[in-house]
Amino acid sequence: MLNDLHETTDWQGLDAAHHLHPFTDHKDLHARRVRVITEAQGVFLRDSEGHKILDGMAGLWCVAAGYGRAELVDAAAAQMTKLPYYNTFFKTTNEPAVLLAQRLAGLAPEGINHVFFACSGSEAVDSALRTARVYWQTLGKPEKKIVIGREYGYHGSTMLGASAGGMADMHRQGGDLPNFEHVLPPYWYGKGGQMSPEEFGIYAAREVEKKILALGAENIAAFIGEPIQGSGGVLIPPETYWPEINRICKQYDILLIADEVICGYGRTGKWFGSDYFGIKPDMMTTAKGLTSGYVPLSALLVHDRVAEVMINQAGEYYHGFTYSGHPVCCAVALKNLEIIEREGLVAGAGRKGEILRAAFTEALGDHPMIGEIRGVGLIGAIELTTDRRTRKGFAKTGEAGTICRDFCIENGLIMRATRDTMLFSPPLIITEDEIATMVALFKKSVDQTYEKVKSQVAS
Ligand code: PXG
Repeated sequence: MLNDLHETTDWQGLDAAHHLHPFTDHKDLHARRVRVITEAQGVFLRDSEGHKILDGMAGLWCVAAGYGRAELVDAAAAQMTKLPYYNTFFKTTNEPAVLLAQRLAGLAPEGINHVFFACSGSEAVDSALRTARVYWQTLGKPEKKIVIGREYGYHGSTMLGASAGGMADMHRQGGDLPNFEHVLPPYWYGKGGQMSPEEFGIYAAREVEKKILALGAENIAAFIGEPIQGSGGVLIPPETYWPEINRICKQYDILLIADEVICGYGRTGKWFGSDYFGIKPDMMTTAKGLTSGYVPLSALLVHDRVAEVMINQAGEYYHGFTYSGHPVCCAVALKNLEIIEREGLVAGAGRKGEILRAAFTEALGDHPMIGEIRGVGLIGAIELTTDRRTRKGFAKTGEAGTICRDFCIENGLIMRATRDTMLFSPPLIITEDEIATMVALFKKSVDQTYEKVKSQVAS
C-alpha cells in the first residue's frame, strides 16, 4: 500500500533498483520511470498519481469478471482458512480441484472430460506437449516428435513455449529448441494479398499440410494453434481455415492442440474459441479467464481418446508441479465460473463485441489511417495503415502503433500495440457506457497519432 512515507518516485526508484520486469527494455524503462498501479475497480485502474485508466486489455487478456469482485476474495479466504495448500501427487486430491475438473469437463467440447492443472499458460502448453510425446511413445511411435506452430503464434515464455510460438525475437533469445516448425498464420489482412479471405483460409491451412508432407507425418506429434492469435495481432482466421485444419490433422494422424489461453472462458462469445470455430481439438490449453487473473491457474483439457492412452496404457506420467490443483486457485476458479455463468458474460461478450465494433466503425470507419476493424466477441484489433486501399504498412513497422499506444495511455485508455495493429480485449463486464468511453478515448488517440504521422498516409 502507498502511504505518506512513499511518494511515487520512491516506488519508481526502488523498482528500478531491484525489479526485473517481463518483456521490457530496462534501460528504456528506467529513463521513463515505471507507472505504479495501486488499485482497480470494474474496468478501471488507478495509478499512484491518481490517474483513472480504462483497462481495454483486461490486464493481460485475463480479468474477465472485472476488478474488485468481493466474491472471489471471499472464495480465496474461505479456502485458505480451510485448506490453504496440499499437493495432488502421491494419491491425494482436494475438493476444489475435483469439483473444478468436473465443471471444466462439463463446459468443454464433447469428448473432452479430463483435466490437468498447472499455474500458467506456459505450463499448460508444456504439459500438452509432454502429453503428446507420452501419447505417441505409448502407441509405439516415439519418432513422432515434431510440433508445428505458426509465425506470430504465442504459446508462452518458457523455452518450450517460446519455441512452439512463432515470435522471432523470442526464438533468438533461447526459444529455439529442436523439433519445432512454423508455418504461415491465417492473417488475411497482412498476408492474404489478392486472395479472398475464404481462399486464403484454405491456402494457409494447406501450408500445414505441405509442411507435414515435407517432414513426414510419421515424425509429427502435434499441430498447436490459438483459435485467434492474440499477442500476434488478434489474427482472426477466415471461416474456411479451422475446418481444413481439422481435416488435415485427422487425415495425417496428428494431435490438434487448441491454445485457448486467451480465447477460453467466454472471450469470443462462446465458452471456447473451439466452439466458435468448430475446432475438434485433442487437447486445449486454458488459463487467464479461468480465474479472471485473481490467482494463477491453468488447466489442460484432454480428450478421452488421449486420456484413455494416458490412463490405461502409459504407466507413470513423470510430470507435475508443486501447485498442480492448488485448492485456493481452484476455489477461486469455481467462483469465477459461477459469476461468468450467472451474469451471462459469455453471450454478453458476443453482444457487446458487436456494439463495440459498430461504435469503432462509426467513429473511425472512414479514417484515412484505419485499414481494418475486426473482432469476435470482446477480442479485436484495429489496423493502422498508410493506405486503406492497398493495406500498406508504415515505413518503420511499429512506430505508429507505439505512438498510438502511448497517446491511449496518456488519454486514460490501455490498448496493446503489436506492430501497427492496435489490440483490445476489455473485461467481459464492460458496460455500454464504458464501451462509448473506450471508443471516444481511442478516437482521440488515433486523431493525435494521425497528426504525427500523416505525412506518410495517403488521403
Ligand atoms: N498461450 C497463449 C495463447 C497466451 O496468450 C500463454 C500461452 C502463456 O501464458 P502465461 O500464463 O505463461 O503467460 C499466453 C500468454 C501480451 C501478452 O502482451 C500475452 C500473454 C502473456 C503476456 C503478455 O499480449 N499471453
